[in-house]
Amino acid sequence: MEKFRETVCWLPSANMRFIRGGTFVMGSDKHYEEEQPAHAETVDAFVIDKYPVTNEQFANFVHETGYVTLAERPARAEDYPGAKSEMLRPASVVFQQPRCPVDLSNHYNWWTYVAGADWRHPEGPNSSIDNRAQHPVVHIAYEDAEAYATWIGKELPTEAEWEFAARGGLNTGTYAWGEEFAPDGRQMANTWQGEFPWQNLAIDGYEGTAPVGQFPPNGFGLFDMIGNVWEWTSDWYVAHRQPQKACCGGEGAKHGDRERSYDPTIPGIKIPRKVIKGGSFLCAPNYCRRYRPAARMGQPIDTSTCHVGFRLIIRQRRFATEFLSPEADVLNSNASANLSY
Ligand SMILES: [Ca+2]
Repeated sequence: MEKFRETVCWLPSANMRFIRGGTFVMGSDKHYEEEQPAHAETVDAFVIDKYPVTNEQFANFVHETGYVTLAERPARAEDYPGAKSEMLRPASVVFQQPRCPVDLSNHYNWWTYVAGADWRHPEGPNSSIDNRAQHPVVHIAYEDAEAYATWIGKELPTEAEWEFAARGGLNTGTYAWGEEFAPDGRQMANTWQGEFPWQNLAIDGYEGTAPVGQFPPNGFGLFDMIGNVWEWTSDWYVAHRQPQKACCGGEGAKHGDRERSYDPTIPGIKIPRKVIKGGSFLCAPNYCRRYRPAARMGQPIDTSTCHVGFRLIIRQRRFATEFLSPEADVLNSNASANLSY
């Protein structure tokens, strides 16, 4: 263990950061109900991407593999009994800003299923990612994130790993940077200023996604953990609960229950949900104050949108197996080669 830690701490990797792991307070009793109860959680050491995966990185993956994302494929009718044929066309969910205040209880007032929307066309078929190479990739369904992770040799973080990393060492802080949302008026993340969803003041400089790394890093040197885009985690979306034993943190921690992750408000549709974290450029004080490490949402695994992306980790057990060697020189050259992407 110590050898791993000492070694990874000085790895010449520009794009990943070593997280030592530890015990922290996960969740919150002060905000939304789904974040309760605040409870102790333990994670082991891991290495995590400094930024969300970008369009450029995802384009490399697609170029190398020919991978086609879920949003680019027609849905299978047998998977969606009763769905209208137009709903089976390749499509994804896009935010469309209304021109005036709308009923906030109906999210269809701003979410639209758009045929031809995908990671290359974030707002629909007439849009593109030209000049957005360094923006986080979006319109990524869970299986797309997993496919990229498998290709590049990393993994999605658990919710606990993600939240520990997002806190940046501030064990119980409300925000990833402290207790004040905008210290001295400074915007610390790409969120929504103004009255959602019709008034986007963009005081932070961005109406939509921003290139990664435009806002201050957290205490662990990680960028965009909060705001910009939501990020997939590997946990099923179930209620927080106390860990049964302190020994069971890290990779072996709770992964939840696929069946219990179904949305109870739509009992006829059984699409399991994974936890997404961090909030996005659409999170606003008047609607969704989820620009905090403890915040969480359940995202159906088959649903891609214009504000959900991902970042990846390498866990210490796998890292120790595949990268560590008794010979330090071999170790460092291998690690350098494999962590520089
Ligand atoms: Ca913004």
